[in-house]
Amino acid sequence: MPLSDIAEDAQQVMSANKAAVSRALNLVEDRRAESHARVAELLAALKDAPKAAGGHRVGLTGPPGVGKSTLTSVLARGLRLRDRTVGVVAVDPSSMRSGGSLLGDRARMSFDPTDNGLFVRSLATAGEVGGLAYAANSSVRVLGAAYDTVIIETTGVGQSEIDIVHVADTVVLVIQPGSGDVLQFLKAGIMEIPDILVVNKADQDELARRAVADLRGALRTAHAVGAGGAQDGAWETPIVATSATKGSGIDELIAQLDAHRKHVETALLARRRRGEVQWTLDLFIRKHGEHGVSTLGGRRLLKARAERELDGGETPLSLCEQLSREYVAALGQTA
Ligand SMILES: Nc1nc2c(ncn2[C@@H]2O[C@H](COP(=O)(O)OP(=O)(O)OP(=O)(O)O)[C@@H](O)[C@H]2O)c(=O)[nH]1
Ligand SMILES: [Mg+2]
Repeated sequence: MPLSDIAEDAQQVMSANKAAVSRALNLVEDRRAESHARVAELLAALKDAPKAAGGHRVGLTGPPGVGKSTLTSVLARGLRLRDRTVGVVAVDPSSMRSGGSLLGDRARMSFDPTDNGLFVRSLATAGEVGGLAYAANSSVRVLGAAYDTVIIETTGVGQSEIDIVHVADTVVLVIQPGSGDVLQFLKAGIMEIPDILVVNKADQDELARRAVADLRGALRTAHAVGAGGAQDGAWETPIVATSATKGSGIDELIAQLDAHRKHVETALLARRRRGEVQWTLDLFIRKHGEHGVSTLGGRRLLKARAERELDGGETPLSLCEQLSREYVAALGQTA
């Protein structure tokens, strides 16, 4: 698609035309060098989409098999019943399960294909370093321009859950009763404290009650050791028990999502900007390593510069390209 068509396509994405959204996702996932200019152009055209500022980006993360996909589909249904449009992207960071998990996710997520207010996409990142961050960052910008709520599902505990902090307004950690490793991670401060904790598979009352109690304890310890970063100010991470298969706890989850969205309202732009600065640096470091950073004046300087230039209308991708050109030029001078 030539550059001139991109403005037209961006318009159609903003009016939530499914074919256009799909094309736009294909384009931003195209990481070949010759597509960079078009991707940057598209993301720039979508940057100030009216939907984006008022929208909600929800990151759903957690260990394999806890029910994230099942929960995503009932959550999406609950939001649709409230007349909100929903875009879903399920990112699978694992190379081994790429093909299979796409089918698996399709099977577990049941969505109405004729609903124009709902869009679902699965992305396999094939274990590529930074693939999750790239996929999540770029697709959230496309879906965020088209839909009221964007849900990003990722599997994992640890790095991927940190990546999601950079794209989501609200980070939801989903676990199931008896997931001791998560408790340990929280207590030890290895994990960031999520904005909302969901104990899914709470179909068995006694187990679920115990899990909630354990989590309360782990959260208290985590706060005490000063872990975290996802939470802002006075927000206290609520624990919501759900059963995705029975559909229970979903109203409560939506209420907590709305409460958190409201809580971050005034800090929302700053929070998204922090994520963009981080993504810009991540992209650049992935390309040129620490040598790139030091050549251009160090991390602190680059961060400040990213803040300024992103305010000035650059996107993380366009800014990263600019920085790359400067780095290459600097290398040429010293050679
Ligand atoms: N009993 C019970 N089973 C559930 C619940 N939610 C999901 N499951 C089951 O748990 C299994 C895994 O569900 P998924 O939704 O695929 O889990 P996931 O977290 O998306 O899994 P990955 O994407 O592979 O990490 C499926 O067999 C679901 O039917 C629940 O609330 N209760
Ligand atoms: Mg899943």
